[in-house]
Amino acid sequence: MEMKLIVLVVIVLVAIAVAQLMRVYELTAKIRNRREEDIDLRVNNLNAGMMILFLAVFFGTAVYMLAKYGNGMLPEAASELGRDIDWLFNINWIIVFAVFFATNAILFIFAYKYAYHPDRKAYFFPHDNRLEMIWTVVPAATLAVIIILGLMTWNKITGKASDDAVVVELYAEQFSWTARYSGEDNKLGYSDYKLVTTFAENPNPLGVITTSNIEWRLKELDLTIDGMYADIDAEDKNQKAFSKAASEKMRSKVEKLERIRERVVIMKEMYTDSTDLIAADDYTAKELFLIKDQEYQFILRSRDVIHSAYFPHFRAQMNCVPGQRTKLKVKPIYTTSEMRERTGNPEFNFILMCNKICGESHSNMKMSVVVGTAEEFIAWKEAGNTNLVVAHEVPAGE
Ligand SMILES: [Cu+2]
Repeated sequence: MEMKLIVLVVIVLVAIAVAQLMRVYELTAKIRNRREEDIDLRVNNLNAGMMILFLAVFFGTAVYMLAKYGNGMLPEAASELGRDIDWLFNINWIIVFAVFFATNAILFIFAYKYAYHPDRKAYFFPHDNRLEMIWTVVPAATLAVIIILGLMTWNKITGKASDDAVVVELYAEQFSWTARYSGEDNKLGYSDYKLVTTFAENPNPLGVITTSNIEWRLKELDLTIDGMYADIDAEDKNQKAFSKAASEKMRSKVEKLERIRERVVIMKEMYTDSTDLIAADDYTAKELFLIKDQEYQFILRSRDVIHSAYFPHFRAQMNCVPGQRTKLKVKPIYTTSEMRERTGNPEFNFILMCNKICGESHSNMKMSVVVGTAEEFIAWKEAGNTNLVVAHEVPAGE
């Protein structure tokens, strides 16, 4: 703190000293009867030379930074569309660097070349339609090319997945990911937020719809609602005391649960055993295993706030929005071990991250991703990394 104050005082004092020196310079010029803007030709030429020196240092450091840190970006793209995105980026870099070097070279070389000289008179050149045309059309055409190429890639990214794409759900919540594989039928069992529960006897964190999950949810809702009515009743009879806020909260919550219950009762009539069949082969995992050269259609959902599924090495990202299903296509082209060889990093691992600040543990919201062969995928499944979604008996007596 003290150090900061001293530095600040020094800066202010230096600024005052510079201002005073300039004042002295102005006064001496006045005494010697010279106009302020009369500058020595020698000083002028020195300044012109410094323009060239600056240009050399400027370009030199830019090239040095590029050589030194240019490879500090993500490693080579590991998915089919990732390659397209990198190609787009490279085109843009080429254009940006070409314009950067050309315009800056012209700026500083002209400043040097056309520095003041007493024998030279400036050429009066107020306007030229042809020039205006060139510097309007060329950037417009370049931008059009960039946008058209970008749109073509964007259409590919957001377009329909191929018919043999494997459907996997990525379920986001504060602060973790769950993958749900769609199983043999390649169809995800239906889901509904009203069935989301961590009820100990039949947890259903993804809200998967099955007839038994509906029964369990009704049982849980009945228990909770009955318990709350018992408390409200006890309060009314002065057997129990709650703070005013707690009492109001309890009463509004019980109303909300009643409304949810009504809708779950309707669901019970809507869904039959055929719904169960779709969900029966779904299984979840806390690690994402993908097969090389297999296209995946990810269905993204969120339980609470907006998250964003981001696979940096696949160059793929899409938001997970509560109440909506968003989609993302990925086709990995290298296995984890191939990627380890390519990057020369034996510790390399693919990763899924949340790329939308979603709360205090946002930075921990990651899931490890493994890419392997079809045989390795079967071995991974058999090693107990997955859980069937529907594994609980329907409550007895109902
Ligand atoms: Cu998040």
